[in-house]
Amino acid sequence: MLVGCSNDSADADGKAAAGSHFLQDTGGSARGDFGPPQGEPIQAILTDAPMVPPPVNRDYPAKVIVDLEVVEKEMEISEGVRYTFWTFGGSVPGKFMRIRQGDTVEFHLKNHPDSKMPHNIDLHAVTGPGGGATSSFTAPGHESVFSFKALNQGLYVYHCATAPVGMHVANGMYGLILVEPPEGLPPVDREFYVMQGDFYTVGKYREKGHQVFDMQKAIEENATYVVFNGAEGALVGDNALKAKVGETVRLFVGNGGPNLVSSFHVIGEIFDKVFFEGGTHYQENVQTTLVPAGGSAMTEFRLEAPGTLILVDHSIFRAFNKGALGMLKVEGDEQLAIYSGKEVDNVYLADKAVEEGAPVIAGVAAAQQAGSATREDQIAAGAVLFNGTCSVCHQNNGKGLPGVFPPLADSDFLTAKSQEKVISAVINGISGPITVNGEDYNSVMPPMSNLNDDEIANILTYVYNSWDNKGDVVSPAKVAEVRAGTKRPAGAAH
Ligand code: HEC
Ligand SMILES: [Cu+2]
Repeated sequence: MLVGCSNDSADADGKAAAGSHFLQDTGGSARGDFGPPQGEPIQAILTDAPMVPPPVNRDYPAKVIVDLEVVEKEMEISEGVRYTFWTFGGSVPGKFMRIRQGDTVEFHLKNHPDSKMPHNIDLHAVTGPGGGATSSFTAPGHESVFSFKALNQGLYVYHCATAPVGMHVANGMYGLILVEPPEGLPPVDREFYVMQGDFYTVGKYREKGHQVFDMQKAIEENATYVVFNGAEGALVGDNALKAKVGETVRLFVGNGGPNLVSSFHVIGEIFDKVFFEGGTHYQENVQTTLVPAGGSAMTEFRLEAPGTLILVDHSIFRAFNKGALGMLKVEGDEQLAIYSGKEVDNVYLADKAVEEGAPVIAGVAAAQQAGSATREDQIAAGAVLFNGTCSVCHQNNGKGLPGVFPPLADSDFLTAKSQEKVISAVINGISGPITVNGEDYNSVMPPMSNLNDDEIANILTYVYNSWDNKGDVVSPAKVAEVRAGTKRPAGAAH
């Protein structure tokens, strides 16, 4: 294959000068056209995250029909927090599509009649204007059809590109399409679909009820939530990814953005291979891989030891304070030569360690919504939350650590101060010299404003009713009052 002329012989349009009209082999798309589709048209299998369609397993280019419907619907973004998502196929991220390089895709984009907005689709796997967006503008109750040939292999993001584009993406309109190389990908035991996204709500992180999109926060890139698979907790507890010791795993990782770049990391695992940016080449032995907004990566690893691996965006406040935390639970026999074992579950999980107590908390939360929670209910939920949140410092028995963390057990601070002061201490933290039961402390307790009103009310009710304290009940309404009345430093509000 001949190579094209050097740049200085190109004219103003970038076309090579006359006589050099032969194509340069640039790899990629130049090798991806395997001719017209063969055989019967094939209906694409589409899956919701974290599921991935089966391998294509075909040795010829086909016509593949994709039917995708846009649905605008309200779902939970965090426990008790509702958000109106705009979706490709009914969930966030959108349906995963899997085709073979050289396939011709006949794309049917439908927009549900109940939608309020028009939508379209820009697939990064498309060679052509707008990645399909220019041919797929679809009003509610309508359908658009366009075709494209998948010339390049790779893992590609698709998203809505209807104005205001940022808002459509911020509402969850993105997903992944995998274009397999002609020979397919090497087989692995498990494949999962994980896609990060950032969300912007007028209400604070974990503020309950229906929350609306905040355009200003989106423009400022000040995310309220950063999550995997469309919701905080989408990959936690019962929803965790599952695999076994000895198995090989491939994660198809995407980042819809709209704004934030992900520092994707799995705590407790090293990626044997990362096909960075979703391309053809891989790097080996990687700890953290950067996934651009509107980009992807494929990571592969073998599971050598049992335990819970934790998926995070290692921009770490996002993991612990905005929701970017998932789990891969690995079952199997201890492998003591690789890791000495004995997991202490709450090392990294803090409030996620309350997993076992989750049913208790959920039951009490329901009672609190119905206004029927008793003191005993609050104490029960508070105990679980305390052990996941406060006990790291104040210890499970409330006794603290001498000279470092003051006791909550039989604490004269709790006796002397009003409920408002104590609630405010939890929401805003405490620093500077204080004396508790005759001992001086001069340290810092971080603000716990990520706890919601119910949680703080329950924790404090538990504290007041334990270890010889005075037995008060703290109501969520009281916590809300203190929260609303607290002046906080500029920028700390959300
Ligand atoms: C990271 C460690 C840490 C965590 C977690 C923590 N605290 Fe504290 N807490 C402290 C420190 C340190 C002080 C003393 C601050 C000072 O010296 O000014 C304190 C003081 C207090 C006090 C006032 C003094 C006393 O002993 O009565 C209360 C009440 C309290 N914490 C409650 C809580 C509750 C409830 C939680 C969980 C929601 C919690 N703390 C979580 C470190 C922590
Ligand atoms: Cu849209």
